[in-house]
Amino acid sequence: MRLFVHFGVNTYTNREWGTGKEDPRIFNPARLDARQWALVARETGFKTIILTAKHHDGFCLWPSRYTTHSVASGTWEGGKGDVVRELFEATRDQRIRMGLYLSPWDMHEPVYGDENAYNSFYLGQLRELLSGYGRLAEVWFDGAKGKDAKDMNYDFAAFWATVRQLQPEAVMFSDEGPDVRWIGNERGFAGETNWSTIDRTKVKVGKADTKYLNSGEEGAPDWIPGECDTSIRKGWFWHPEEQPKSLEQLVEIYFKSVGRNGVLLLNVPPNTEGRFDEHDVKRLHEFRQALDAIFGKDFAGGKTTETSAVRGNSPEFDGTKAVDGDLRTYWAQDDARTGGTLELDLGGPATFDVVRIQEPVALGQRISGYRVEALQSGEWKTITQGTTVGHKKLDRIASPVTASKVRLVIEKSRATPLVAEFGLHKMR
Ligand code: FUL
Repeated sequence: MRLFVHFGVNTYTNREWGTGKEDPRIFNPARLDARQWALVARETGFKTIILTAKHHDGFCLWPSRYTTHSVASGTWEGGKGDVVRELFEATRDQRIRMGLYLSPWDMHEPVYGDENAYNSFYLGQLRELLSGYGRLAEVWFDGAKGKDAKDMNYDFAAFWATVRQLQPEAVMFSDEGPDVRWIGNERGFAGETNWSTIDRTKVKVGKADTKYLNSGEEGAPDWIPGECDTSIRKGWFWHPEEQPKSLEQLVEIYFKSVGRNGVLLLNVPPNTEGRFDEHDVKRLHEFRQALDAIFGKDFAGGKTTETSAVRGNSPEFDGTKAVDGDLRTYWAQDDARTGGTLELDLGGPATFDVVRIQEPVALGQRISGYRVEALQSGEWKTITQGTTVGHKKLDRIASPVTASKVRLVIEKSRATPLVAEFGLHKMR
């Protein structure tokens, strides 16, 4: 899970999109505390924070040499402040990672619309951010552009090459990747079927087919997993009248993002003081506790397994590898088999309502059809079924199931199926 932070002049004008004409002096967080953001992120299980260094209005949260439209022209910290630097230091202290969002659309910059001039302006800002601070985990390229914005092409090839050169470990997000793709909506919901592969030539930043992005494409050539961005509140920026989503809504988002082979990028907006709102912080802790309560106990862990076959009859690949809590090991069969069964003896009746399946995706995403059955009154009954699995698939079962034998039946797979983990949990 990653945390998104939308912060800037919109926080002070109570808008979602600015105008580019804001006075930099309105940005004045009296108690800005990036350490609070980083602490909350770490305590509630987020591994990376991605900050809007510049949103569409063009106001820069760092003192860019390429424009005066930044914190350097404001009154906050006498024009000497730098939110990007503060967050870098705070994330380093909390041992989490940092990402940046630099909006290509810029309503303030006068050269916007002049392709050569604006692309080199943007590259200048990008270089400042990539080389002036520290290591980045992710760089976020937003595809949004207002209807009245001047028509111009962004030089994404140059932007991406610059990131690769200066921050080779950072993943890049946009509608088409090149590393992580948009999931196609801002609710944080991946498709029920969600392949980590797409065909990049079919996607154009800002003009993407959102349905295509939502499910990916089976067998497509580019490995570009989906990232599910959504906000803890209705808006991306902080608005005094908004409240955080309920715990139930956050859990729903988790199951439909992380639980559908996606990465969750949850936005938490700092308020005008520059701090996370206490209601949001409380909700994030409740969210963490709810996830710990569900996944802290696994009824399948270490249980006895029986499988349709084992690769080369080797203990390295037997069924126990799917219930050992280790994502690096997996149950496998010989290459000719594209289906198979993993049966679990729970050693007595257990009651559960969540099924977790995980593929070792470093070896590709393979499974395209499965069902899970429970032995009830001597009969195998289907309790859930689905298509893709990927890194993690979580299925909720409407009413809890009590059984002592459960089996995963893989019906279809692009190559011999591999199962890194199979888990059973209880949420209600
Ligand atoms: C969109 C933007 O227009 C929103 O303001 C927000 O930044 C969201 C994450 O991406 O494209």
